Amino acid sequence: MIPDRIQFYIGGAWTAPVSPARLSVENPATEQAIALIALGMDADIDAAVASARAAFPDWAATRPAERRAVLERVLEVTRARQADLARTITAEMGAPATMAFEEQAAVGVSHLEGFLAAFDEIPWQERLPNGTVIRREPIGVCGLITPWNWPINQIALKVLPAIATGCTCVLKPSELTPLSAMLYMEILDEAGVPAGVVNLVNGSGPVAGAALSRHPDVDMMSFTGSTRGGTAVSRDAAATVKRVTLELGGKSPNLVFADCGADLKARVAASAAECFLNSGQSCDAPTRMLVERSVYDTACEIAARVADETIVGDPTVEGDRMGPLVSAAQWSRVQGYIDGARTEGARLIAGGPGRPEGVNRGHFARPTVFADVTPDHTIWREEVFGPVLAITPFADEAEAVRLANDTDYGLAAYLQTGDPARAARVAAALRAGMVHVNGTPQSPGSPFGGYSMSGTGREGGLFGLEEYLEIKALHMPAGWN
Ligand code: TXE
Repeated sequence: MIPDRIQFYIGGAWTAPVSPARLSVENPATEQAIALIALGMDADIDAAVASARAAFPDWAATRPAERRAVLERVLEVTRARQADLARTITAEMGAPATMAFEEQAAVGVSHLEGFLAAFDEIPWQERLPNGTVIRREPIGVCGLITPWNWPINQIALKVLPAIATGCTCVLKPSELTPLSAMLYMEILDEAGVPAGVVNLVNGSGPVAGAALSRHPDVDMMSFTGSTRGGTAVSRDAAATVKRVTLELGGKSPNLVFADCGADLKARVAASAAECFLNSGQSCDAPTRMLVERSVYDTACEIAARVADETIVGDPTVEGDRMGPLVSAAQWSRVQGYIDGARTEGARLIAGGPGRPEGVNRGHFARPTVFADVTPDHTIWREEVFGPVLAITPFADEAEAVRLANDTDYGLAAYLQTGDPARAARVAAALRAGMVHVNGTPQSPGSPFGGYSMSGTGREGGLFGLEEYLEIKALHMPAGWN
């Protein structure tokens, strides 16, 4: 019997859905159904929004210190449930066990630490030099739509700042990864987040997601997912003039300069491994490796070796390995890009189509590397969202920057160099929301988000909290406040 998880979390209670529609949740490694969920419709979204609206006045009126205390309890409970979160993420989207615990579930803790560190920096009320008083107020009821690739990461980046700023919200997680989202509701409930402050409705994007985006009683939409989904949310939200923040895809360049010297091998190997992390299903993955011509052949060899040596298999086994892609649809999509790249003339130097040898079940793909990829190739332009690395040579710094910026996206960019002056110069010239030099990772509390088609807005830390605040200018007689 498949466990039945059809209830929604509304008004602080697990509530029967109005909608009769159901979906089974699949384990992508075994292709077995692991739970049955309900797919919410307009009436379910209406109930959740009404609950968030009813909770808003009291929650908005709480003192920052009260909300901080609630978040500190959320931190404690999240830490205690980190292993449960990791197991659930592995089961529903295939992240390998060690990585699921140390990264996928751990960011639920680190993002919250980042928000708590920034929380005390918010100037809830301040006076401008011209005498005007500025108040920062919660924007209201927020609709939050999240994807399946880093399920708790995205939920934490949206739900936590909503709670912190005094907003209330309705979360519609990905229909592929509803179970970790439901577990997160249990965490918030146990931590004492008041009824109605956070509500959850499962459902599909075009039905439940669209109903939320259109809802007249929702003040803001925060969406992470495909460009197609993001533009649909923007269109649906336009009629009611909601604030919309979007975190969409990427095709992030990774510029490898010959001046890495003795570090070249380590830098290229780490870059390739990062491209394959999470089976390549990360919006900020370094998927376009641009390499200075004098070290191009060496870099291609190193990247191909990393692909060949990556263990692909059962994600419940501890250690460094790659799990499956999230779904049959995603597997087919990735195969389409691999076939297309070969037809278009890119040079396959590792991996390729199909499942890894000896694997005959699950949505497993092969870590794949293409060399000699040019701007005319589809995998140069489009997000594959699978373990596929594209490598291209460049002649000099100017060409490297031009090639890096030749993209509709602008999420992350990566830079491998031994020259600090070059790092500063190139980082300034790159059109991307985040630049990582020599593998330096994102710190908790830093803003995450991109330029152009990668979206609008920033998530995490102080910048992420500000997205949920309205500014009120208070013009008062001198001496009053
Ligand atoms: O995403 P969808 P899909 C990219 C990546 C991937 C591609 C397709 O390139 O290969 O998108 O993935 C909700 N109104 N990213 O199709 O559908 C949906 O229910 C409102 C990048 O699985 O965008 C889910 O909750 N909501 C990305 C969420 O959007 C809608 C992460 C994401 O699913 C909607 C995921 C609609 N009309 C995919 N349509 C990233 N930025 O990290 C869908 N949704």
